[in-house]
This record gives sequence, structure tokens and C-alpha cells, in this order.
Amino acid sequence: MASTDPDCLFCRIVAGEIPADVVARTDTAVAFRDVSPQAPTHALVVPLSHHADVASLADAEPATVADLVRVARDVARTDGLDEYRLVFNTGADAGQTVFHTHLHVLGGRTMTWPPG
Ligand code: DGP
Repeated sequence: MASTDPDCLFCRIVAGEIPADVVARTDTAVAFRDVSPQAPTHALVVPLSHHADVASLADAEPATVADLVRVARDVARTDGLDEYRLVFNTGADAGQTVFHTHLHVLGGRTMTWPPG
């Protein structure tokens, strides 16, 4: 049974309590469209279990980190993309606002670097 936090937005999306445009679901992860897309493709891949950030997830469930990347690749492929950006914002200073691990999948336009 995955650990969950009843006060966590993404736990509630995983549970289906808050609607989202779900594009993929596996035994360990759910992918849904970002509510505020920053590119033509912008999805979030989240583990079913609640961990605040990807480093915490890596300690607790290292295989799930790889699952998130595979699901992200499949979401990109479904959108016809074989070039895309994957981002784990980790901590407030890095831009993390939701403290349930999530992998951003961004693509469909030319990206720039460095990020803001
Ligand atoms: P981050 O800043 O890395 O923590 O990214 C959080 C992302 O979550 C941000 O791009 C917007 C998205 N988001 C926030 N609330 C919701 C929501 O209720 N539904 C969906 N689909 N996305 C959300």
C-alpha cells in the first residue's frame, strides 16, 4: 500500500478526488497534464506514493524513479516527441511548489537554457 498524505494535492489527484487530465497510469505512477502548461506538451509524472521530492523517493523506492522516467518518455512519444525536457524541481529555491515528487515533461517547442 503506497503512503499517502490526505492534505497533498497530488495524492488527491492520484486518488481521483481532484480531477486531472490523466494521460498514463501504471502500477507505480500517474501522468497528467499540467494545469498551467509552459510548452505544447507539459505533463507531470508522479509516483503513487507520497514523497516530498525526488531525492526522498530515490531513498525509499529507487526503482520508482526509473519508472517515472519511462512513463515520461512514453507520454512524450504519445505526443509524437522524441526530444523533450525532464525536470524535477527540488526545493522552493529551485521552483518546487508542490511537495509531492513530480517529473515535468516539457516539449513541442524549442527550449532555451539556462532556465529562469
Ligand atoms: P513545481 O513548481 O515544480 O512544484 O510544479 C508544480 C506544477 O503543478 C506546476 O507546473 C503547476 C502544476 N499544478 C499545480 N496545481 C495543479 C492542479 O491542481 N492540477 C494540475 N493538473 N496541475 C497542477
